[in-house]
Amino acid sequence: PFREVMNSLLGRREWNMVCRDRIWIEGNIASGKTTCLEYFSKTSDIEVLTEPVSKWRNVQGCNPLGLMYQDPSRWGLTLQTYVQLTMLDRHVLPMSTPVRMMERSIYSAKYIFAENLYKSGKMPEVDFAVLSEWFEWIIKNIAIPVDLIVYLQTSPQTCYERLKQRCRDEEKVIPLEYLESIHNLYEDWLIHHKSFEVPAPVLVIPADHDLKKMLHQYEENREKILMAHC
Ligand code: DGT
Repeated sequence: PFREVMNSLLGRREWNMVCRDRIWIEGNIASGKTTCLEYFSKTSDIEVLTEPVSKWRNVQGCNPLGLMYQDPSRWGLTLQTYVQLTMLDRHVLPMSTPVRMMERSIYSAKYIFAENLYKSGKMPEVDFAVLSEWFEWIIKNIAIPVDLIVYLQTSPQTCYERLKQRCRDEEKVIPLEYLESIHNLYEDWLIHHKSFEVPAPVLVIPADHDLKKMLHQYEENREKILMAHC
């Protein structure tokens, strides 16, 4: 309603120029980010950017995502460099609507996935150092605005069940322990504030529930999510 009132007072175009929301949807693998994005994509004036997974599975005929799962020590840096590039590309796209919702971010690529590869001994120190220098340069020199982080909080077990059901080829090798590590890194970052800078307020949505309950929760939180900045 607030947005509608301002639309009518200021005129839609002017208000849309004043008020722009950038929301990141964060969460473990198979936590339900796509469902959340699909749900909000039905709202007018929202632009939804899903993760560029198809690019990670096919860059000029190569599949860095698949290679990383098969041999993380050899291909971890390759994938993370490409993830960093494709995420940055999304972050800097000019906004065409007042609200942009994006699946994950360049931050979680680094703070969760690259960190996990390094901490589990699968990324050599030199690879991690080079990736980190790139990342630090990017966030220092390029504006990556964000108003709200929506964290879909799941148990690793739930993600594991969902992962088995969806049967993506590359992901068949993922053990429960991998999802537990990703989960712990997310919790330390977004809940306990123990590890890295959190660039925006965090809205936590419990996401172990079935689809019906999840959609209900999204509806309940609609205003909070979409009015993050205004
Ligand atoms: P959803 O809707 O919550 O089920 O999300 P998905 O499964 O569509 O997308 P997600 O986030 O699980 O990512 C797709 C695949 O890409 C998954 O196997 C995890 C992997 N992935 C995403 N970002 C990174 C990254 O920065 N590094 C690495 N190593 N893997 C990543």
